[in-house]
Amino acid sequence: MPPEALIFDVDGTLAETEEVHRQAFNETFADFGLGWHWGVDDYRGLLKIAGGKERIRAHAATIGDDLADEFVRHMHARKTWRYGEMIKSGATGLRPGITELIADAADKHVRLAIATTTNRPNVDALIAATLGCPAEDVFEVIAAGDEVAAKKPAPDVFLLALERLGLPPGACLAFEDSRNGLRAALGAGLATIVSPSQYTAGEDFAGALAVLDLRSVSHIEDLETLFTAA
Ligand code: XBP
Ligand code: MG
Repeated sequence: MPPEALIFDVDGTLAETEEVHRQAFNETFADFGLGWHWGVDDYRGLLKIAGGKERIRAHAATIGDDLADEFVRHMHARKTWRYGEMIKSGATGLRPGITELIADAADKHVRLAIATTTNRPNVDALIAATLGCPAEDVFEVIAAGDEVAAKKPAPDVFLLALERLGLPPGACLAFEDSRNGLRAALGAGLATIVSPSQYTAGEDFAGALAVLDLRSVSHIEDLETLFTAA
């Protein structure tokens, strides 16, 4: 029996986007003359904090910079604009296996949803640039960013996706790349497949239904045995 719906995380799962986010953050910091620069190792630690605005606030607190909330929001809006421009210019594509799985799900009438910490404009930019259509043409349900107060590892964004799907967690299968995302999906009662990304390889994925390369499950029938055993 296949799942009735697949619920995808975005950053690191649908696409390796975090290097694009990191570049967008750094270029924005330069725009505002902050003198900040997040290197790869810095960013790996900062990614434990879900949400770009929350990440900026946490870094500011760490270095004793007192940034007004309005300024953080203004800076994050610029970062989102920069990120969107990079994605539109082809900065990254979907991870191997994703396009095939999405197409097979549509053929097999398995519903598709997104549950992500990033904000909706970033989702729209990524799907438009990679699949050439509006995100809502592919994903029936999109739960993103500030729609929920508590971000991953809280389960809220997956619970919102389930509510909008009108399905119980046992009918769905989640896809994540990070421990924070896995914790969020498990907290929502979802069986979860993890495909580690460039920033999350080596994290603790205890509780995952499977940890694998998505190319090995690029068709719905590849998921059936795993899902049935969940
Ligand atoms: C990953 C995140 C996001 C992105 C940056 O989201 O934690 O914060 O790093 O995007 P996902 P924003 O749940 O898709 O893995 O700056 O828009 O937050
Ligand atoms: Mg992710």
